[in-house]
Amino acid sequence: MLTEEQLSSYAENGFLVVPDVFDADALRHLNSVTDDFVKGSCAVQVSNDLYDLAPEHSADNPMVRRIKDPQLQDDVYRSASRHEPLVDIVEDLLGHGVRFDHGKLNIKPPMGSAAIEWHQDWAFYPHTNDDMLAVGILLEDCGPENGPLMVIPGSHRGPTYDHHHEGYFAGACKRTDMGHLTADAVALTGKAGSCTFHHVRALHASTRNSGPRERRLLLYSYMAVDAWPLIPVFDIEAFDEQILRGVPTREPRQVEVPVRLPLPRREGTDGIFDDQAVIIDQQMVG
Ligand SMILES: O=C(O)CCC(=O)C(=O)O
Repeated sequence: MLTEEQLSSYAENGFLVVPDVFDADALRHLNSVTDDFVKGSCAVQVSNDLYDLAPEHSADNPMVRRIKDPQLQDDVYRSASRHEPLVDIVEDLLGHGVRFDHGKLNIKPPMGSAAIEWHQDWAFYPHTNDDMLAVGILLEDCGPENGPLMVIPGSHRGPTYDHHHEGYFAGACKRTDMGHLTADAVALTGKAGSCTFHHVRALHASTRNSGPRERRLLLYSYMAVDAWPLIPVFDIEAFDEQILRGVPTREPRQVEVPVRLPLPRREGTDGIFDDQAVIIDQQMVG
């Protein structure tokens, strides 16, 4: 359970880091399965339903940027998404039940690229209310040199920024809109087993990994049971099955929140790396 201080810090800043949510045994399993997936990528040349591969990926030098939907790929990842102490914290922070939404395992190869530009998750998937957050499980120790998640405190209470470029959704804010804001960014570093929590509207980014080992961040998104997507992709049974705390509802809770729909999408883009690739020439995050 979270303390009053942790709850008010999250409400004020839009992020939180909680140490020791996963123990050494759980981390060993998660890392060992991840090692196997990274090895498996050597047999794959181009990104597919499982892997998002960096342009420089090869069989000799695997460069996996993301394992997609890890909770569907192996039970170890699925269990992590339902780990009771983790869901307890999420329940405390959301306050209206817990629905699991989606997952991804972002890997930053050592000395590799894979910086992520400033964005708000809310720009990708606006809902009827914003009681939504993403959890980052640190599978390895993550220091400032490893390209940690960086968040701008209080930005979850501000505007929804324009994430479009040349008329299409590009998944990143504009350099001109960010201005001085980035000076306030806080890096969410921690020991392996710690979890980061960031509000769906919090502005965040991460730099490249300039350290000697991979940065592995297992990201899971959760939302209040009564937050309904504004761009519906509906399989109602599957939607209800994702509820971890609380009961299904057909009454979305609607709150006045700033929304900008992530439309139109560019043909053939697949995930944040593709979305953001078009703005690479005005990159803010190194
Ligand atoms: O992997 C990271 O550092 C950030 C990931 C992120 O913000 C995202 O995938 O939406």
